Amino acid sequence: MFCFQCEEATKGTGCTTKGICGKTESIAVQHDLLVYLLKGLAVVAEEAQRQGQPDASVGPFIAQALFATITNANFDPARFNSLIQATIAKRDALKASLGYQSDRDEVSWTGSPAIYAAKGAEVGVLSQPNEDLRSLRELLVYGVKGMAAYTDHAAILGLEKPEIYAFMIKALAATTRELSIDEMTALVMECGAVGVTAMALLDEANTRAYGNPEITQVKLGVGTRPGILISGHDLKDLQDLLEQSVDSGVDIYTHSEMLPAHAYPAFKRYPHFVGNYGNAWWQQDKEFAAFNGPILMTTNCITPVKSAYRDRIYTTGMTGWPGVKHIADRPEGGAKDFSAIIAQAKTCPPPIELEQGEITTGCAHAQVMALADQVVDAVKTGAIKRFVVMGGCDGRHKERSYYTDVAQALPQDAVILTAGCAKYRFNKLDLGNIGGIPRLLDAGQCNDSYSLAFVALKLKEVFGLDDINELPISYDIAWYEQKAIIVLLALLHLGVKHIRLGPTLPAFLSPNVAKVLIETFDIKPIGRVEEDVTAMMAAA
Ligand code: FS2
Ligand code: SF4
Repeated sequence: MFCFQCEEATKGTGCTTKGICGKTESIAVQHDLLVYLLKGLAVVAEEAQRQGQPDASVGPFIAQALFATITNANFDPARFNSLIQATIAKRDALKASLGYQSDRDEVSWTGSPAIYAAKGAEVGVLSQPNEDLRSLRELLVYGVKGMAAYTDHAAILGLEKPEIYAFMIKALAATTRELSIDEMTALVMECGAVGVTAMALLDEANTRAYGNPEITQVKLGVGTRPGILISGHDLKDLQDLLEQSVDSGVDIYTHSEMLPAHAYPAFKRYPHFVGNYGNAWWQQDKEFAAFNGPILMTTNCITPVKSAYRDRIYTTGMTGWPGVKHIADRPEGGAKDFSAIIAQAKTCPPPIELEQGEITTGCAHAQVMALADQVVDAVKTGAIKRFVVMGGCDGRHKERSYYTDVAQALPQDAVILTAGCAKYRFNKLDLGNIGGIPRLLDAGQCNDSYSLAFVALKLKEVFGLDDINELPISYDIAWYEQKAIIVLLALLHLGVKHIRLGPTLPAFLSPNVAKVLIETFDIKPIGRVEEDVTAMMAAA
């Protein structure tokens, strides 16, 4: 196996025997084969578009299948066998309907599950010998994976845009061709542009379904009733679970990226939606053991399941773990059936309390715009000297204490804007406020990173600036998985420069590709805390 798609790639170069994430060689090669065959499906889908017979089911299928290959989403071999078989069947049915033939291997290869591993081992990342083309292809594929996740979330809530699917097909098909470095670079930049569209669509889907997030205090302690812990990013799953557990005697707690759900008006009407439990994804083994009740993983990040809670963890959607109970998709127009989880919760003791107190969330774009006059005044008077965007992902590496240290070292006239699970490095600190404006504004999940771009663009408009980089905003982004890659590409498309990216630069950037990003966009690795804080406050 060889995988270098996330920030925790072994030794900063790639996982070759087993993933730090828990991905085994056999799952890794299934992922590789699935992605390879999705590229073949994309080639056929492009041909269908050329012939004026597009198949509208291909885009959503590709989005879901790619979502399953994101870091920490799905480790279930049976699920990948099904996805590989479904990809081949879809591709061949489309070929037959078009009368299309091709000698290309990804367009014609077929075989039984018994040979998937051997084939997957042939077609992985390292099958492209040119390291710069490999780097650009993988950067594009990982950006598209992140886009796929956002697109699937929006589709679940009933919003889709054909141009997003069309780009995903175009990008995957392009990776099967011998394009020049310049052509591949142009596609990577286009990926950022379409990424903005996908992020805006998800924002529209979330707020149309559940209202605009409002600044909200979320309890960290626990009650005396049994609980269900819901993790991941899928708000529709939360909606179904809350609705089905009304008056059940069970409380619902959020975990990790589900925390910002407390800020949506639609979820505030459930009195049994009581608080947030625990921290970012990588601490789940100890926290899930202490929770005592059932846990529902709606998306990534799931880590290797421990025996302490194996009999009370459930997956759903595109997430999975071998041997763990999986809740089936909702029927058309219906709801998922969470009755088994609710029934099990009733037999469980209440959670063990990990901490007490409250944290604040719900500072997405509408809430920040509601404070716009105050914010603009504070900038004009100098009360707010700088905004520092510290969004993205959390992870295991101890070097990520950098983000806690930066949050503490920033001067009192700096405001932190965050989204994603990176916030758990500093969202329980008492950072205070500036004239009533909290010094930490949490826009929500990584899925809500659009809010950060929206606020920046609005401020640019309000201050009448020509260049987004003239704003008093610095970017100190923490990344881990592929959704952070599409957010990064989206920011680059919007013209944002001088981004600090850490805790390490991606292993999949070859020296030449990294050089282009550094020279064009002044992307830089994180450095020492005091130096970075001083530089950011000086707009460097
Ligand atoms: Fe955090 Fe994990 Fe949100 Fe990422 S919970 S690193 O996949 O999606 O951010
Ligand atoms: Fe390694 Fe990350 Fe790939 Fe997992 S997803 S195998 S940790 S590079």
